[in-house]
Amino acid sequence: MARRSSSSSRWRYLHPAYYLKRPKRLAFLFIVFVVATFAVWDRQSLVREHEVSPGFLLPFSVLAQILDLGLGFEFFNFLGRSLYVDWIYHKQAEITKLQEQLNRLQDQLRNAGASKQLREDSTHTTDKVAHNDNVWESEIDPVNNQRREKVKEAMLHAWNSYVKYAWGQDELQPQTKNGVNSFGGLGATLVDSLDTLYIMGLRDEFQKAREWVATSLDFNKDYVASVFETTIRVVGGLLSAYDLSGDKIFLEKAKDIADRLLPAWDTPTGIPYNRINLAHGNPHNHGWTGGESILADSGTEQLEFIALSQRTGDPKYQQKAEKVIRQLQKTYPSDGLLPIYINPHSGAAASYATVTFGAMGDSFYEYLLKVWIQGNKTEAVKHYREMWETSMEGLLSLIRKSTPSSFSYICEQNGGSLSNKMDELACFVPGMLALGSSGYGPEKAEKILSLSKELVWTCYNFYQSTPTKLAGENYYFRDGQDMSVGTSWNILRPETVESLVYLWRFTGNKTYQEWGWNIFQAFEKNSRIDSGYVGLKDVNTGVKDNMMQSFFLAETLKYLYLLFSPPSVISFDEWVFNTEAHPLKIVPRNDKVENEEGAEAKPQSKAVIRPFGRKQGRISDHN
Ligand code: DMJ
Repeated sequence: MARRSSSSSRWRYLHPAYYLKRPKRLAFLFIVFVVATFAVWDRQSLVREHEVSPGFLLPFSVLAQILDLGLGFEFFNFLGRSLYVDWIYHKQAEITKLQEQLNRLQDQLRNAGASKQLREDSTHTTDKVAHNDNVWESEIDPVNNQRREKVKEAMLHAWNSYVKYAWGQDELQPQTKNGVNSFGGLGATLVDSLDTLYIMGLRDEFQKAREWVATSLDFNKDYVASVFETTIRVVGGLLSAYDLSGDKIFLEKAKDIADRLLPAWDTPTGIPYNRINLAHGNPHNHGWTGGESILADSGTEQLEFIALSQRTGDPKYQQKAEKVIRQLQKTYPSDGLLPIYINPHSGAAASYATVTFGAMGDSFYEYLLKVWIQGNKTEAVKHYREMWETSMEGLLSLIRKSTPSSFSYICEQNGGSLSNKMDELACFVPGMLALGSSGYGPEKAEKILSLSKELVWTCYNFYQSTPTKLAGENYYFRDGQDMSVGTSWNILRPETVESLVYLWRFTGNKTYQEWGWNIFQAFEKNSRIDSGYVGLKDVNTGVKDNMMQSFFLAETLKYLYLLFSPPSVISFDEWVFNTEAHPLKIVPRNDKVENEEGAEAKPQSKAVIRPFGRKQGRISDHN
């Protein structure tokens, strides 16, 4: 009996008579029905205001109070929020997707417009290609245009400060307003800046620098130089200036300095010594490496030396540089991860040494991919791509996620164990992955690109997580603490903005431009002083150092400028950037120079390429 009466009392709520006798409950049901209907039907106005309108809910709340239902405004606010929060989430995802599609279409439009203009304009000059062929683009995207002008103004400020206080010397010390010759007096900042000035259309400044190169750049210095630094800054900077302007003086100078570096490769294995006296030769290694050669220092000359052979017709540079990779290939580990020390006599890697995508390892991996691109992805350079892909499998094994926020990061490996440390220098990796992703099949490409996006998010947070919004030199990842700054200086490094350029160009997602803009503003706020730009001794306190690194002008500002320029400006299809951000023109590879060990290479014919800056030359002539 009792059971039947309980079950029938449950069904009584469905009987209309129940509500007719209880008007308050009827009114409550009615209110709930109206609110739900209104919330679903009127979503457009809700999302516009991004909040449930209190005016909309108030009458219902008051009515509920009058009817003594014990339901206040908070109840209706909660009801409304629950209904549309999920909806807004989905709408935002749709908006992001549409935005990405729009960006892609805009890029296609830009590219189509740019190449149409190149075809039609029979009198175009390099300046137009590098700088001004996108006037219409500036019109459709005034924000980018404004930002690009700000970056250009920053370059002018850095350059003018260098001109005023350190002309012809390697680097400017802005606080004390003097120059220092940290690279032996090769005008490192000047040479590093040539292509940035050119690309930004700073013609007078470029001409003045060109005159100094022609009349005052003298490599006959009794100075022990770093083969790596001299190659990436000086050889790379001069070759890039040659490719852009077509001015032979740059090629002559590049050949002069490369000839002085060349004896460094005269070792039993062909793996170079990392130091050499520019006037007297005598190549050797640093004492602190125990006589070993450093991986990045030995495997980051290939792009420049291949380019030099292509432009001079003399195969010797390319032969020396390519032999290094063939030598390493002989004993390449199955995970593609090489320790940072290699013995130049035996070719053996020092198993005790660190494996890292940061300092002393980084650009070795970068060049494996880029030489493959420079070599037109042909059979002759297939082994570069194979070695790079092997190394990327190794890289995957070094990826970990932080807690609690799941930042992906790249560990270092010491002996058998992983260390949860990542250098800001390793922030070139996202860009490299994006650049290399298209060489894979679709599924793998997607995976690699997605890792690239995760890593660049981490790198951006290296910046965002400090009080100055500038990244420290390296980071540690400890359980439950995400990232924390290790070495706390910032020396105006470019790697994160470099990766942002690649990510933006390959995804069309303008978020990467926003991130770059934030980083630029942090440099403006913390690093700019009246006499140039300085690094920070500590990104937590903002205390400044006294050095304007030459790569700030060569790389950081150039990449920022390109981030706000259309992708047709120094397009990745036609140019490959060396590790100091000097773009080298991709030209057909002369495979006669490809020299298996011991084989005598035939010399290339002279004048293999015509740089595209010559008046009569057009980009399409060289494709
Ligand atoms: C530059 O000289 C090059 O990018 C190099 O590959 C790494 N270090 C600096 C910039 O941080």
